[in-house]
Amino acid sequence: MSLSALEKSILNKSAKIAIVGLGYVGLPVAALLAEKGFQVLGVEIKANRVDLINQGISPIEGKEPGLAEMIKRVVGSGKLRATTDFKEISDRDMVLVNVETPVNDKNYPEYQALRASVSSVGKNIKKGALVVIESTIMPGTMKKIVLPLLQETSGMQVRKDFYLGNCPERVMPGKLLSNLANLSRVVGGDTSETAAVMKKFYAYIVDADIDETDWITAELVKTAENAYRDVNIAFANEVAKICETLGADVWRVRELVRKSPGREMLMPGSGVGGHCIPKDPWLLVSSVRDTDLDLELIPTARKINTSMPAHLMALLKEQAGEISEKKILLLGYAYLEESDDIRNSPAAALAKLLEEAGVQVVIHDPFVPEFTGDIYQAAKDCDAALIITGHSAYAEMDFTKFKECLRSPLVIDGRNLLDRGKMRAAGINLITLGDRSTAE
Ligand code: SAJ
Repeated sequence: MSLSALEKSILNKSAKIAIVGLGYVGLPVAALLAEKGFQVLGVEIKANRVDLINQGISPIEGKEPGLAEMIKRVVGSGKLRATTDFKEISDRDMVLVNVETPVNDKNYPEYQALRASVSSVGKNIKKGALVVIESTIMPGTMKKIVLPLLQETSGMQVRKDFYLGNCPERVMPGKLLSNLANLSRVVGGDTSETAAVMKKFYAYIVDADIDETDWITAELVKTAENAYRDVNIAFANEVAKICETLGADVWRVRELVRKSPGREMLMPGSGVGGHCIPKDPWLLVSSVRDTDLDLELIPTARKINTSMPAHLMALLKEQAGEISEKKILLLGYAYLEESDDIRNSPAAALAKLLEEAGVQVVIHDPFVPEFTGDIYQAAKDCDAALIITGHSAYAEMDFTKFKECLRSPLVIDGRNLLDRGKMRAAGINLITLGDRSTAE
């Protein structure tokens, strides 16, 4: 199919779509496209996810407004079907790839999933198909890895036999559908014509700007925007440490700094988790790893943010003294409030540090299946509780009852979640990250 024929099939919605990877990104994209009337095939290696989706059930836990209902609707109407068989993409006009792109322990991209899925796509795509990589990738990946792999496995040539684009996603757990619809997208094409066709396609599901560009720019935008966020969180964390040292309240400082134009100071916290922010800065840094360009700020920001769980442990030790043999409750295991997503959870890092120090760690999280349960029961006989994730359930506790359950009334708040007055009224010694003024 020529690019103009593909464009026509997009405009009349006869284009058949495949989404490779039905995770936090792929599944909402598949559902949205099916909802818009496209015939969508989801290709997923996890058979249990495929089964759930084909029953119209969303495998994504946590609060995702509208997603479960949409999946039920589009599977019921036959617009969305899932499979584990890559061969089924042979009749697809467009193939979007949404697989994980983690970094390894050397903070370099680990492309096992990307290589495997791109190879399977190459082996099965039809002539004239448009392949779009939506995964977040190290700048340079499209040209150096995806293109050669696709051409090698398909035996076809880009531009002549198939088209290739990069369109990074900007979703966030808890706002998957709304972010997809309301946040602008960058479409990087192998040619400007391909980018123009991608723009027409994404216009069906994106109500915001769709900016046409090339591969390297699209790759840089995505990784730079998340490195930007990581650096700014690190700044807030470092100012929090300064405030603790000087006996100030970083939350009051932040409130007043933000009154100065263009100073949108972010929030200090117990750590930076998730599948984007801890990883994407390293994808950006890795893009120049084999050059003589030495980077300092972005890697240092990662170091500061990764230090926050240990910082919370230091605050605990300051208050509780010797902590080995103690029993400590971590409130929140998900990396983000009101979410069940535990990827790169700061609580996991802190639990490891505490256990290495001989502490008995108890974990509670209202959204993470293995850690749900009664908060007060979890607090029983604990020597302290640490707020790691800002789940609203923790702000709504009966603090008097909570205090009665604790062996000693010490709470370290890593998310500035708890009301200082209420905690004091309940007789709890509250230590808020970055605020020395709450120390008793
Ligand atoms: N965090 C802080 N302080 C802050 C903000 C966040 O410590 O001021 C922590 C959070 O607790 C969390 C981590 O950082 O552990 C990441 O939080 P996030 O709000 O950045 O949430 P993410 O990881 O879901 O970020 C995603 C990103 N979107 C994509 O990569 C597509 C990010 O670019 C968005 O800014 C963010 O969603 C959003 O706010 O939508």
